[in-house]
Amino acid sequence: MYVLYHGWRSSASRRVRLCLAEKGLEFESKVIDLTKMEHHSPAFLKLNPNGVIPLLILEDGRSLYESGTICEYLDETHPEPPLRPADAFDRAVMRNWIRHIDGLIGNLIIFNWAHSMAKVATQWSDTELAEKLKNVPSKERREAWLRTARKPYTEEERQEARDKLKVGLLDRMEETLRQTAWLAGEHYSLADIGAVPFIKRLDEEIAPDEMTPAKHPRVAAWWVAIQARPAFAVAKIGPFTAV
Ligand SMILES: N[C@@H](CCC(=O)N[C@@H](CS)C(=O)NCC(=O)O)C(=O)O
Repeated sequence: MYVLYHGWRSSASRRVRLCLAEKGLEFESKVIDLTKMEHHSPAFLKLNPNGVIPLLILEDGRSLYESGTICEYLDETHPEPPLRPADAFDRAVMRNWIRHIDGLIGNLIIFNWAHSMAKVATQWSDTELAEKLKNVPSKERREAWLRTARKPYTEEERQEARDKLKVGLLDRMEETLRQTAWLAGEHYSLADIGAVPFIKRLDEEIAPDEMTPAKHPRVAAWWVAIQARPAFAVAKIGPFTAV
């Protein structure tokens, strides 16, 4: 059986859980507590030098990181139901969507880390914080932890991030869905799965007013269709603030 190192609220983990659920694949769940920096332990960094979740351990013991890559691997090894378009051009479009959405993650972090991560990180002493930051592999994430612990994002920064998510994701999705049923053509694909964790957060906290049929009708209908899929319940993409 697969072993998934993940977090229930982690966006990238949610993608992989959705993909596993669509495929009807079970996994052993190993929850990583980000506030305990379990993902920066030497043992974890050996498996994923980027020090982030999710991480999937395959049945033969090899491991994979990067949610987009993991999902493609799962679709290749478990082709039914297909989650990548049959057409090469549409598959390229799918990958561009995933890459584009990955590039927006910094804007999501501003909102996501203000909850339980901030609650814990603000309590660390300067010495504890310095020790923890030493193990964070990327400069961007070191900065994100520092901001979460000591210098909460301002309302102006939050608004800027909200605007980027609106223009970069909602407006772009609306335009695409005007032309095709799903993000990468006429079938539900990994591009749609990639967007789900972001849309969930926009809908529940970041910009619910933008998720209405009046503002983004096609995205709103897409979101209704996504939530009606049985895999959505199986993947446990619950309310972010209530876990
Ligand atoms: N590109 C990576 C991003 C993974 C990622 O950013 N994971 C977050 C949770 S959604 C994480 O581990 N954050 C903890 C940290 O950066 O310290 C992927 O898609 O797997």
